[in-house]
Amino acid sequence: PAWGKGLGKDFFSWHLWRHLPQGNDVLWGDAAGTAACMQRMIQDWKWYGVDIVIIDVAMLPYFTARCDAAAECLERAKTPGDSKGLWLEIEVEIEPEKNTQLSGLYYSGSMYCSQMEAEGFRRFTYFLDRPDVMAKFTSVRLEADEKTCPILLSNGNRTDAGKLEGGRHFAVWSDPFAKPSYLFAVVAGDLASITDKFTTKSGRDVHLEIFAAKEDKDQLWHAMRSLQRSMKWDEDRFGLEYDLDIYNIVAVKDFNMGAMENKSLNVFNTSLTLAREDTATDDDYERIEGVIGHEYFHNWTGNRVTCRDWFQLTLKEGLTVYRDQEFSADMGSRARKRIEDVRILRAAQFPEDSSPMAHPIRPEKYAAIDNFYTATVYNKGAEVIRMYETLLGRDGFRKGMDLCFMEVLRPRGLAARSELEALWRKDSKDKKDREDDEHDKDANGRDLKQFENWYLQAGTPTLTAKDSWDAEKGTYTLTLKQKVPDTPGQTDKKPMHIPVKVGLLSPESGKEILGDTVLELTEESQTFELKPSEAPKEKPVPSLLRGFSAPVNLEYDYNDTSLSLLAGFDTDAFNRWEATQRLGTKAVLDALAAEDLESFRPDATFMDAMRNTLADRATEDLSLLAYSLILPAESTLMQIATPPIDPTKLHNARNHVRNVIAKELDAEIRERYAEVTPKDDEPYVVDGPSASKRRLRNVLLGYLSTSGDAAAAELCGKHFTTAKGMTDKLAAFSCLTGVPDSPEAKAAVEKFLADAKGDANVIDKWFASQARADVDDLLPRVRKLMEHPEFSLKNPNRLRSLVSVFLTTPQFHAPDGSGYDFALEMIPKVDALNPQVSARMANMAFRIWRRLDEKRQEMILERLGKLMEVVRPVVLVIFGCFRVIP
Ligand code: B3K
Ligand code: ZN
Repeated sequence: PAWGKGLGKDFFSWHLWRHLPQGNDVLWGDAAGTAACMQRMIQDWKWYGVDIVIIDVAMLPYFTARCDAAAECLERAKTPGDSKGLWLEIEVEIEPEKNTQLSGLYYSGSMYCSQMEAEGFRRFTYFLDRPDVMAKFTSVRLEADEKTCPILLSNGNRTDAGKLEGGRHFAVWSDPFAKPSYLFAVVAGDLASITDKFTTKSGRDVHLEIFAAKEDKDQLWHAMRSLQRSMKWDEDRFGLEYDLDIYNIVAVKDFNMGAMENKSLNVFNTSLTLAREDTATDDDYERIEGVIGHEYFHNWTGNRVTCRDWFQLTLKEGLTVYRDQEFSADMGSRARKRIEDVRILRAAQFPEDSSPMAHPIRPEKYAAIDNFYTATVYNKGAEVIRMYETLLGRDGFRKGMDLCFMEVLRPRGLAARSELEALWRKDSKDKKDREDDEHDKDANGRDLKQFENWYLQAGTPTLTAKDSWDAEKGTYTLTLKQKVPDTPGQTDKKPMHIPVKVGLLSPESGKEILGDTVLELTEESQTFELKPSEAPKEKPVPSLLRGFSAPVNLEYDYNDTSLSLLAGFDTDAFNRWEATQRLGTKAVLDALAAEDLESFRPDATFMDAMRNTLADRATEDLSLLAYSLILPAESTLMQIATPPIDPTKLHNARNHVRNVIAKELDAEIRERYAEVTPKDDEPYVVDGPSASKRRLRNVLLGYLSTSGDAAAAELCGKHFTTAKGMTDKLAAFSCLTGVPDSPEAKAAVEKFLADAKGDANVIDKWFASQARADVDDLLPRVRKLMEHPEFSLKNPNRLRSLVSVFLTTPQFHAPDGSGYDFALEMIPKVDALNPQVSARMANMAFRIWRRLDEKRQEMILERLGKLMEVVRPVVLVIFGCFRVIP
C-alpha cells in the first residue's frame, strides 16, 4: 500500500472513519454505494495532496476492499461527469465447510448458513462492513445443486427462481429495505418446514415459515405460535406492525449464540427453536417464546432503526431485551418473570460488573466486538431502559418510543445513544455527538441528563438506606446514599440518577400503609420524608427497591422479624421473594462463618419463613413459592460474601443449609410434594400453571434428595420413571447424577440416552446434567464423558453442555488446581477452532478470580500466564483488565 506523502496509518484510519457517510446520506445500492464511498474519499484525500490510494484490508478494517478493480475505480473517479457511476465487481472464493468459527458463511450438517453479526460479512466478501453503511441488497442470486440444496433463502422477497443445467437451480431474493451488512443472511440446504400466516392490524397477510432438518419438523409448532404471539403483542403494546410479506426462521444446530435477527430470515440455534414435551423442559418452552419474541422485536429495534456503530450495541440489545422481558411478562406471570430476570442479572451480570471485565453498557473501546455481547450490554442495558419506564410511567415511555421510532429515527434508520436519549430528555442540545437540531425533539420534557451516567459508568452501585420514625408526627424519614464502585479504568464516579420504588408496611399487622412511591436519588446522599396513611407506634417496615427498580446492591439493616413480615405480607411480589432471599443469604453466610459447620443451624426466623412458604396455600402462582424455597445461587453469593472466598467452603455451607432444611422440614416437604404430584391419569400439559406446579414439585424433589441415601435414590428413580415430560424427567435425572453409584442413577443414565433417540438437544441435557453433578470426583467423570462418541469440540452446544458447564461448578475450583489445569488444556483447543466460544469460556472461568482466596488466585494467574503463551488474543483481553486493578 502506498500511504502517500508521509501520511501515517492512523491518519488514514481516522480520516476514513470521519469521511465515510454517517447516516441517511449513504448512497443506497450495493456495489454502487461502495464505489461512491471510495469516490468521496478520494476527492477528500486529493485535498491533502494524495494522488493514489490503495486500500488494504489488513490495514483498514473499516474498508475491507482489496481488489485490482480498485485501481480502475480510482481512475473513473477522477473522470468528471461520469454519469454511469462506478461499479465494483468482486469475486471471492470461500470454503464454508472449513469455517469452524461459525462466522460468515459456513456449513452445518444439512445446510449452508450465515452469521454476519458483528463482523462476519467481511469473512464472506469485501464490503464496507459497518452498521452505519446501509444498502439495499437487491438481486441476491443463489445457485446450488437442487438435490442437496433444494431450499435457497435470503432476505426480503423471492423475485425469481428456476432450473439450470446439470441438476442445479437458482433463486433470486430482494430486500426492499436498506440494511447494514450484519443483517444479511443466506441459507441453502435440504430442509423441511412448517407454514402458517399472521394478519397484521392493517389487514396484510404475512407468510410465516419455519425451517429445520427433516427429522426435527414436528418440533417447530411452539416456535410458530410464539412468533404469532410476538407479532400481535408488538402491535398491541408498541403499535409496531411487521413491514414485509414474508417472515422465515431457520433452525441450525451449529451456532455460536442463541439466535440472529437477520431481516425476515432469522437464524436460530436448534436449542431455542425445537420443542416437544419429551424433548424440552418448561424452561425451554419459555425461553423459546422469549427469544422468538426478542428476534422478532429486533425488526424495529435493531433492523429498521439500527446502531450507528458497535459502541451503541445496547441501544438495540438492551431495548430489545427489555421488550422481550415485557412480552414474556404479559404472556405468563409478571411477578415470576421479574424474579427470573433479576436472578439472571445477579448470577451473570453482577459478577461481570465487579470483575476485571467490568464495562459500561456503552463501552468506550473494545478489542473484538464479538466479545462484547455481554450480560452488561444486554441485561443491564435492559434494566437501564426499565428505569426510564419507571421514571416516565408506561404512557410516557410509549410516547417516547413513538416519537423516537416513528418520527425521528425511522426516516434515518440509524440511532446513536444521544438520539435515543432525546426520547425522554429536555436539554439534549449540548450533546457533542448530536449532529443537528432537527431531531432534538423530546417526548416527555424531563431533565434526565444525569441519567446518561448509566451509559458511561461501569460497576454495580451500592445503595445504602437508613431510616427513622417520628410516631407523633407520623413522619417516616429515609436517607439514601449511593456509591458507584471503582472499575478498571474508571475511578471517582459521579452519582447516578436512581429511581427507588418504596412502600411501607405496618410492623404490627403487616398492612401496607404507604403504596408504591418512586423516590429519585440524584445526589450522593438525600433524605426523603414520607407520610404513611397510619401512624403505628413502632417504625414502619420499609419495602425498598420494589420490583428491583434499579440494578443496584441495596444495603439496609433489616432484622429477621422485618424480613419475615415482608416475606409474608408485602404487596410487592418481588420484594416478598427478595425477603426470603435475604434470609437465605444470611443463613448461608452464617454457615460459612461457623466454626463447626456440622452443628450449625440457621436462625429460627429463617426456618419459620421456609416453613410458612411450604404451608402457603394462598399464593396461586406456585413458581413464586418454588423460587422462595431456592437458596441464592453460589455465583450470587460469591458477590455478597466478603473476599477472599473459598468456593469449596461456600458450596459446603450452602449445601449444609439445604440439608438442615431438608431434615427439619421433611414432613412438610413430603406433604407438599405429594400434593403437587400428578395423578396417574393426569395429562402432561405445557402451560403456565402446570409448569409452575412442576417447578415447585421439582424444587421439593431437590430437597428430598439431599441426603443421597438409598431411599432418596429410590424416590428420584420413581420420579424419573413416572415422568411424562422432559421437565420432570430432567429434574429427577439431575438429582440422580448426585448419587451416581445408585442402581437408579445407573439405569437412568442409560435410559435417558436411549430415549433421546439421537435428538441433539436431549443429548446435550444428558451431558450437562452429568457435568454439574454434585459429586467430588466430577472432573474425572467429565473427562470420561469427553471420550463418549457423542461428544464433539466442534459443536458449540455440545461443547457448552459438557466443558463450559463444568467451568461453572464448585468442583472447577478444586483446591488442587485440577479444574484450572483442565481449563488451561481446553481453551487453546477450542480457540483453534472457534475463538468466540473460547473467549467466552475463558471469561466465564476466570473473571471472578479477584474474589477468590490467595492460593487460588495464584494458581489461576499461573495458568493464565501459560495460556498467554499459546492463545494470546484470548488471554490478552483478560490480562489487559487485570493490569488496571491494583
Ligand atoms: N444480535 C444477535 C447476537 C449476535 C452476536 C454476534 N456475536 C442476537 C440477538 O441479540 O438477538
Ligand atoms: Zn438481540
